[in-house]
This record gives sequence, C-alpha cells and structure tokens, in this order.
Amino acid sequence: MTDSPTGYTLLTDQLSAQGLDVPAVEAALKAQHIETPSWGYANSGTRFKVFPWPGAARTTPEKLDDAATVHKFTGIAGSVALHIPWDKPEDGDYDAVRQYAEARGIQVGAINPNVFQDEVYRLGSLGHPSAATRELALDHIIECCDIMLRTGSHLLSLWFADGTNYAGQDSLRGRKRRFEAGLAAAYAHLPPASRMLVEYKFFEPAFYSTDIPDWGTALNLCLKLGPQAQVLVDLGHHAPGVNIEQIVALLLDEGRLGGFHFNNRRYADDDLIVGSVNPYELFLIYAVLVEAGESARDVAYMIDQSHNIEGKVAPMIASVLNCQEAYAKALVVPRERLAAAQAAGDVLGAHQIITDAFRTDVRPLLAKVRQDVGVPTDPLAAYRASGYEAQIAKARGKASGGSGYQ
Ligand code: RM4
Ligand code: MN
Ligand code: MN
Repeated sequence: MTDSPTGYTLLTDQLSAQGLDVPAVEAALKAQHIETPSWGYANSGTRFKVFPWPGAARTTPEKLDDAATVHKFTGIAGSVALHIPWDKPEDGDYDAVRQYAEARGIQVGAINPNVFQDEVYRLGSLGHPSAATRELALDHIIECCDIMLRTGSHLLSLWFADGTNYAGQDSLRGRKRRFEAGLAAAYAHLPPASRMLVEYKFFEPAFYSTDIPDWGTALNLCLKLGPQAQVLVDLGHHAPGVNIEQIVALLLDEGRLGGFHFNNRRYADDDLIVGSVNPYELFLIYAVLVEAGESARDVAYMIDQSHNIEGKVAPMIASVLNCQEAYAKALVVPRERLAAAQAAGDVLGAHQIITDAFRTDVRPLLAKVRQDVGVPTDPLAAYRASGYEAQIAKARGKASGGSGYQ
C-alpha cells in the first residue's frame, strides 16, 4: 500500500506538468526579503484616537526585539526601517543601535528622516517659503545620511508632508523649484553605493496641493537628481482605481523603481495589513516584478503600516506572510504559456493563465519552504503559541492613550 500523495506532491506535480521549475520557485521564495518598519511596533493609530496595545514597543531596542521576532517566525524579514528622530538614541550612539540589531540577527534597513512634525514645518520643509526652514530640513536629511553610514544602511527613504491647503497660498512653480534644489543638495550627501528613495502621495496632510503628489513628479525629480535617486511606491498613496501594477512596470522598465511601502487601503492612506483588502492587486504587482527578472534585483520591499486595533507583532507577521503568498503565486505563473497566449492575441486565455496562478493554493509549497529554512510551517499560529505576546505585555505594560503617532 502506498501513502496517498500529500498536498505538496499534488501541487508540485501539477506545477511541473505546466513546465514550471519547482526548485527554482522554492529557491526564489527562500531568497525573498521583506523589511518591517520600527514605527509599526509602537503605538500608533488614527488622528482621532490611538488605542494603546499591551506590550507595544516603547523604545528602539524594543522595536528591534519585535522586528527580530517577526524574522524569527517568518525567516524572510531580516531588516528593519528606522524613522529619525522617533528612533534617535538618547546618547546618539547609532553604532550601538546597529550592534543591538545585528546581535538579534537583523540589519538596519532604510533610514527615514522626519521633516513633518516640528512646529517649524507648518508650511512645509524643503518646499517651505522660508530659506531658513528649508535649511533646517536639509540639515536633518544630511544628518540622516550620516546615520546611514553609522548603521550600515544603504537607503535614504524620503516622504514629505509638504503642500498647501488653499489656492493662492503659495506658488506651485516656486515650490517645485525649491524641492528640486533641496533634493539636489541632499543627493550630494548620499553615502556611496546607497540610494535615495522618493515617495509620493496624492493628498494628506495637504489638501489643495501636495508637492510630490504622484509617480510622475517623483520620477521627474529623480531623473534630474541622478542614478542613485529612485521612486518609492507606497500602495496606499494612490487615488481609488489607479492601476498600480502599471506604474510599477513603467518605473521598473526605466530603472527607477527603488522600492515599496507595502500596506493596504480601501479608501485613502489606510495603512492596513498588506493584502487584507486587495490580495489580487498585490499578486499582480508581484507578477510584474517576477516578469522583470534581474531588473527587479535591487527593489526594496518594505512594509509601512500603522495598526490601531489589531495588535502590533501579529499583524506584522500576517503582512509578511501575505507578501510571501503573493510572491509564490506570481512565481507559479507559467510565463512561456502566458507569452504565447499574449502573442496569439488570446485575450481570455492569457487572462485565465494569470487568474489560475492567483487561484493556486500555494500553501503546501510555502510550508515546505518554511520547513527547509527552519521556521514554523504556520508562523502566525506558532507566534501566538510562543508566549511572546504575554511576555512583552507584562514587561512593557500598556501606555495611556493619545492621538497621532508614538
Ligand atoms: C506617510 C508615508 C511615510 C511614512 C509617514 C509616517 O503617509 O507613508 O512613508 O513615513 O506616513
Ligand atoms: Mn509610506
Ligand atoms: Mn502613507
């Protein structure tokens, strides 16, 4: 009597029959890397209310402990993005921050300057009408270039709240030029072999105009700056209905896709768990990246989330796993068959090949890959059973509520 085939055997037989190279798919999954954000482990919420979570990280070392925990359970989240000054050590010792992370098996990823929370930035930062304020913002960004050197980071990730709320408030052309000049000055300070990622967002907190509202503006800035400047696509920063995968394809083909801020949106910049609202969109984005092959080599995959009611570490693990599943489904698109259907003008056939890949239950494959790399086959269940959540709740306690970030 033979054992009945496992889900893994059935799936891989089916994939091999379609001409897919299963060991190559598994190798790609093992090499996947998702960066988590330090700010996703702290208390954060909406502008209306922050519901404090028991055990939410209060300090950078605690955020690094949480990021290391996400990596321990998933095996693919080995770096953490820092936000300055939210992650500024009291003694200014960034070498120690790096050592603390490395001792826990993770690296410091992107450095995110914060030029939107000081009083002085009421009218903007690099786009501010006053040269003195622009200078302050630039100084902070340059300080972040130094922090990159100290922490071993190769990415300067820039997002600006800059814009205007009322028609006539400022010169739109003037603000564009101030941004060009400010970013050029910052670019000159980029450490060698590093990149500047320029993020865009169509509105909020500015409601009449945003200085970098879309990918076209970000790309135009990057083209003027030089090859080390690339665009960052935050999935929550588009108007409803925008075809994000097409933007990704264009930027990739121009060699200007720097990276992602993964999250999910239903209405605006909702910052929900990645893949929770629209897993099909996430899959289609990954399908574009897989099709690009080597051209997508340097793309930085980062999560930018802000949880209010669902906890901190567990939803981060859920996001990482959703990225892994979307990538796996993109890897099982039979590319040659798809190309043939496209060349033959077989509209429905091509569409079916893509949707079949999306419908494939890749979970047995993911379980096998996790087993191979020595992480739990069900990371979220293992995390829940680990006692970490109770341990941090006890050690860190629960903050009193507030609003806004931190
Ligand atoms: C913005 C944007 C940035 C993030 C800030 C806190 O909406 O997504 O990436 O750093 O929020
Ligand atoms: Mn973002
Ligand atoms: Mn955002």
